[in-house]
Amino acid sequence: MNEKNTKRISKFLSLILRHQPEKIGLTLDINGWALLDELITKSENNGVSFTKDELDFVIKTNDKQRFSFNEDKTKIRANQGHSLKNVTIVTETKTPPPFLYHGTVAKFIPSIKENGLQKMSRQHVHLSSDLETAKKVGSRRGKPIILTVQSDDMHKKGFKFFLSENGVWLTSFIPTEFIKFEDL
Ligand code: HQG
Repeated sequence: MNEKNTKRISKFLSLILRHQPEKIGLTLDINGWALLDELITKSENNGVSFTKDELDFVIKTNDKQRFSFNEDKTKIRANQGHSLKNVTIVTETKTPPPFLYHGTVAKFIPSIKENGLQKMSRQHVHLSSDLETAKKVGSRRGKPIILTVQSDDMHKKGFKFFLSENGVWLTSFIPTEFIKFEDL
């Protein structure tokens, strides 16, 4: 399969498994799982065709490991990034490193200063443990600005952190006092 096709399927899976399964008449269970055979059939009925092997390839080579299969490979789900309200990807709470990073752009800074980092349309605020990833995330919207979050202080005050299967740190809300704005 060529790169263009892989990307097309990956984008389609993001849409269906994170945001709009109803678009193809698919139902996810409470933990975000879709039945593989049902996904393949319903995608095909809606003009997006791929075989099990092709899906396997897309999942394995996905740059951010966005999706997982269950053990016997009968089900598939997105690891994080959902906007669906009735889906919870259960991951254990974890002690975060002292600092975590969030990449954003200048136009959001005044609002973030005032309101803190909010999950917006997703289920969590997304953070990374390395600067490079945060830079990439911010670059999706323009010139990236990296915010440093005092995750250790937050954790000590009782805020919960989760680590998704593909290494994204997640939390519900970051109050402004835990964000370093010095140079902004
Ligand atoms: C901003 C992609 C104004 C926030 C990426 C961000 C990531 C505020 C945007 C993953 C705000 C939300 C997540 C406030 C936050 N006022 N703006 N109070 N609080 N924001 O896409 O973190 O390719 O929902 O800074 O690579 O950009 O989908 O979150 O700019 O890993 O796998 O509101 O999505 O991964 O945007 O990206 P998003 P994000 P995938």
